[in-house]
Amino acid sequence: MNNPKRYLITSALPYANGPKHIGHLAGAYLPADIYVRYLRAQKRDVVYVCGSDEHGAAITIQAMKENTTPKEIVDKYHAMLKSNMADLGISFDIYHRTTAPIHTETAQEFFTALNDKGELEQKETEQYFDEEAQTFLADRYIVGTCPVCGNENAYGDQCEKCGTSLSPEQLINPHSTLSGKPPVKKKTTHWFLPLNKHEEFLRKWILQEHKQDWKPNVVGQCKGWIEAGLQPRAVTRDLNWGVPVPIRGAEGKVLYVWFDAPIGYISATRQWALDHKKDWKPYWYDNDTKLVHFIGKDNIVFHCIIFPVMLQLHGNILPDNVPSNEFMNLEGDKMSTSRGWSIEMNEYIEDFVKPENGGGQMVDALRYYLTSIAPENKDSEFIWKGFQDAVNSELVAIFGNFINRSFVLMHKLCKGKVPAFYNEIIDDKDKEMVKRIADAKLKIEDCIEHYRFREALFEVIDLARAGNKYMQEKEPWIVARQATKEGIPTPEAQAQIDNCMHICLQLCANLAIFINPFLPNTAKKMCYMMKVVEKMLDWENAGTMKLLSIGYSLREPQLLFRKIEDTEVSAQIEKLKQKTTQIKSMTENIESLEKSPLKPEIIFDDFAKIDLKVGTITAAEKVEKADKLLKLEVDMGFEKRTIVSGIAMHFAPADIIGKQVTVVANLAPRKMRGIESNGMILMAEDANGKLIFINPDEAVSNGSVVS
Ligand code: B3M
Ligand code: ZN
Repeated sequence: MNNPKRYLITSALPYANGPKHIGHLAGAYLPADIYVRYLRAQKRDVVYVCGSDEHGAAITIQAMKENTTPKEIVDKYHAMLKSNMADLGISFDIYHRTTAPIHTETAQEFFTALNDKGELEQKETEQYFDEEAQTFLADRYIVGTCPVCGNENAYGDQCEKCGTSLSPEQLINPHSTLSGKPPVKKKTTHWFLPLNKHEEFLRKWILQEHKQDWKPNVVGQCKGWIEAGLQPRAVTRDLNWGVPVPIRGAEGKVLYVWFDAPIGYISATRQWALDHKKDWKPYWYDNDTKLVHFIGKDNIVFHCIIFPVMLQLHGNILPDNVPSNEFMNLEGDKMSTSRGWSIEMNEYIEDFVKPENGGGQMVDALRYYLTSIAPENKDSEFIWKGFQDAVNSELVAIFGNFINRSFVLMHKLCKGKVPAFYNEIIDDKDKEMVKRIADAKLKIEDCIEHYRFREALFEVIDLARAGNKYMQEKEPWIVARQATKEGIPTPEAQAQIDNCMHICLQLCANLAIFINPFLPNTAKKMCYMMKVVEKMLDWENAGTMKLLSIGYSLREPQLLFRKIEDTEVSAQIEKLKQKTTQIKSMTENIESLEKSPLKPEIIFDDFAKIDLKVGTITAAEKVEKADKLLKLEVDMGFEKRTIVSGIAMHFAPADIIGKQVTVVANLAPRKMRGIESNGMILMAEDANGKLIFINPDEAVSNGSVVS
C-alpha cells in the first residue's frame, strides 16, 4: 500500500507481569519506533499505539508468585513498562492498558457484535479441572510435556521452548500449576471462533495477496497453520480476571486474553482520539489506512490468523503488514528473564542511562547496536563485546568522528561560519559526494518503507564513512597550510577549503535528518550544534545541499558518543553470570524444599507441649573428640543452661557468643560425650545444608516465650 491517507502502527502489548528485556525492545518496539519517527518526519498522518496487556493467566500467576492481587501486579508493572519505554525513546502516541474501562467496553462490544452475527459458536466441552483448587485449568494453569519437542514445562496454550501453539489436551502428563496434581475433566460452556470456516479467506489474503510483501518467515508460519487445518478456537475462559463475557448466564467467565488483547489496539486508538479530540473510526474502518503490527515471532498466529479473522468479521480494516522479528539471543544462550539470562530494560537504564553514565547518548548507543543486529530475518545475538565494538568503532570512530572533525575544522578554517560554495571550482570528488547524499536519501527511504531497518542504518553509517573519506582526500587543513600568503591561505586556497567544508557541513545536517528516526537524542544534539530548530529534521529537507545557510555561525562541537570501556563490558558479563547463579540456587532451594515432605498433621495441643524460649549464648567451646559438637552456655533469663549442639562444622565458637537463639526449653536432658545437655537450639537448614539460627527479629529479654 503506497501513500495511504493515514497510518496506524502498533507494537505488541507486553504483559504487565514483570520487566521486559532488550530482546523484546529489539523485536517489537524499536523497529516500530524507527518507522513511526520516519513517518512523522515525512509529515504523514500516523498514530502509534501500544499499552500493557493486563489480563490472562500470565498476570494472575505472577500475582500468586508475589503473594498479591492481579490489580497490584498490573499497576506496578504497567508503571514500570511505561516509564522504561519512555526512557528508551519509544515514542508511542498512547501507551494504554487493557484494564481501562474503555477497553472493557470496546472488547465486549466486539464480542457481542460477532456473537449477534452468529459468527461465534457456543459449545459445552470438557475442560481440565483442578479438584483441589476448585478451578478450571486453562493456558498457563496447566503444564505438561510438549508433544513436539519434549519440553516438560510446556503450557496449556504454548510451548515456550519450541514455540508450538498447543491446547491442554495435547500435553503429555498434564498437571495443575496450582496443586501440582493431575487434573480431571469437567463440563463447561464456552464460545468458539470457528477458524475452520475462514480458511478460504486466509488463503487468499495471506498466501496470494501478501505472498510477496510479507516477510517469508511470516508467510511460512501462516502457511503451516493453514495447511495443518484450522480448528475452532475458544475465545472465553473460566477465570475471574479479565473482561467479563457480556452474556447473561456467563458469570464467572471472561474473554480469552488473546481475544481481548489485540482489541486493545482499538481501545487505545479510541482513548488517543478522545484525548486529542480526533475521530478514531477512520483508523479502523477506512481502507485508506495502513495498519502495521510490529511483533515478535511467537505472536504471528494471533496477528496474522486469529485477529484478522476477527477484524474481517467485525468489518474493520486488515493489517497491511505484520513485520515480525525473530529472537535475539544473549552471549550464546536464549534470553530469558526467569533464568536471569537477560538484560532487562530497567537494568540497562539503571546502569547506563542515568545522567552521570551518559543519559540520552547511551539510549542511542543501545538503539544503535540493537538495530544493527536486529533479528529481522533470523535469530541474532547480543554480545557485550559487540556492543562495545559497535559503539566505539562505528558510532564514535565513524559517525561521531565525522561530525566532530567537520565542526572543529569549520571553526579553525572558516571562522566558525558556514562557508560559501563556489560552483566554478567544483571537482569530481565534490560532485560524487553531493550525489551520494541524494542517493542515500532514496536508499534509506526504500529500506525503511520495506522494514529493512538494519540496512537503512548501515546506509547512514556508510554515508558518514564516505564523508570521512571525502574529507581525508580533500585535506583542507593541508591546503590551508600550503597555499598561504603571509600565513593566510590565498583566496584560491580558501575557496577550495570553503567548498570542502560547505559540503561537509551540509552532510552533517543531512546525517542529522537520516539518523533521527534511529537515534533521536543524537539528532537533537546535532540540531543544537547547528543552531537550527528541529523542524530542519523534516524528511523533505534531506538529500539537498541547502540545509545550512552560508554565513550562519555554528556552535562548538559537542561529544555525541562516549566510548564503552573494557571494564564496563566485563562488569556486565559478571553481572549476568551472578544473576543466573543466584536465580538457579534460589530455584533449587525451592525445589528441594518442595520435595521435603510434610510430617503428619498435629493438633494444637501437640504443639502447645513444646516450651520454646529465647536465650543468649554466653560461652561456646568445642567438645573434645567430637567433630560436630559444641558445648554452649545459654542464659535463659531465669537460669543458665548447658546445651550440647551439633553445629561445630558450621560455626566457630567465637562467632556465636552473644547470639540470641530459640531453645526447646523442656526437652528431657540427654548426655552427649559425658556432658548433660539441657535443651535444644532451633536451626533452619537450607537446600545446600547451610545452618541459620532461628532468632527474634529484634533483641528481646532472655526467657521470652516463643509461641
Ligand atoms: N501480551 C504476548 C506477549 O507479550 C501478548 C501480546 C499481545 S499483543 C495484542 O508476547
Ligand atoms: Zn515444544
